[in-house]
Amino acid sequence: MSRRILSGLQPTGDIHIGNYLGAIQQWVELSRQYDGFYCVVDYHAITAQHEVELLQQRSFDAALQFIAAGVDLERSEIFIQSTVPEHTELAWVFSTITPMGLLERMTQFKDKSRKNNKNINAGLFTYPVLQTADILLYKATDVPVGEDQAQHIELAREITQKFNNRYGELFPEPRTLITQARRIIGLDGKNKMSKSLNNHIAIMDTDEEIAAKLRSAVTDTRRVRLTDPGEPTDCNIFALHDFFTSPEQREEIATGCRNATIGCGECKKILADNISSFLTPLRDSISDLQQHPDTVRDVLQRGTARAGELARETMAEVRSRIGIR
Ligand code: AQP
Repeated sequence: MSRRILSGLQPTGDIHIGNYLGAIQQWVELSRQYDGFYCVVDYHAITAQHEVELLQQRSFDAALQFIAAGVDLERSEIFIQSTVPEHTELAWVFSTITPMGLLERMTQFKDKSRKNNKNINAGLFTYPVLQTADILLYKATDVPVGEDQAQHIELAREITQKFNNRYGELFPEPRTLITQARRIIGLDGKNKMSKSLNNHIAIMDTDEEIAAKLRSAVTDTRRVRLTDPGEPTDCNIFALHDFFTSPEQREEIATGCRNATIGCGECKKILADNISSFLTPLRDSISDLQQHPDTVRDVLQRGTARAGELARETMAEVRSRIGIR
């Protein structure tokens, strides 16, 4: 069976370097080798308190950024989840075969309910069921995600087995593809970098914003004074250098940190410069594409049409298997 990729991103705020390194960068590579569907999952985004008037623009901007990042449009479709209503229809079918006990084990649900205890809704609880529908609607074989989503893809495999066992083999069991940037920690030094936590560097931040955010970022807490030696492996800022800094420069910083000849300020300044250089071509292509919104609309229209075609085929098979015509 040929491989097919499915991946998604919620339009919950500014896309950050965690999303980019943990997902989008890998999409770009995969899109050159395999057929794929990349969607902006707006129905997922409403499981958290969201700004209604911003949702459409955020969805459009996210799609624009996928295109600008270089997702290969020859073999890929980019679309907004809600424009293919079969996602929610299939999610309902899957919710009838998903044991509550499995959903109760999901750490993302536990984390998000803890952080947002005034809005623990059923949609947040069944989030991985909708995610399974996103994947299986296109019979995707591979799902590139950051580490935070790996447990959901495991659950997707269990739902797939349950469906296939009960209604006859229809879906492939999707595999998880984890990137090298499995879990980028936020600038608070403890939580995963997230759009909804104020702990991220957005890919569209200016050089000044990046430098300012890094200045107040948490480092190795043992380095109180400039003369205190530090341990780079205990420092989240040093961990970020892995993705933006050459091995030689990283080595210099590590040595300088351990013998206190390089302070946290200098280490952060080098990182800010390197992140800015890394993001410059991406920001430029985003700015260029912003001048051509019709191109994005065309891509989305085509994506909705092709994804919709496949989704309708799958739903027809599902309905017939479960006895609904
Ligand atoms: N910090 C991260 N490190 C590595 N990968 C990450 N991803 C997200 N944060 C990191 C990966 O990005 C993809 C899109 O994520 P999402 O928008 O669907 O949901 P999320 O994981 O909940 O992302 P955020 O930024 O943390 O959003 P909010 O704050 O709204 O919850 C996924 O593949 C994810 O693994």
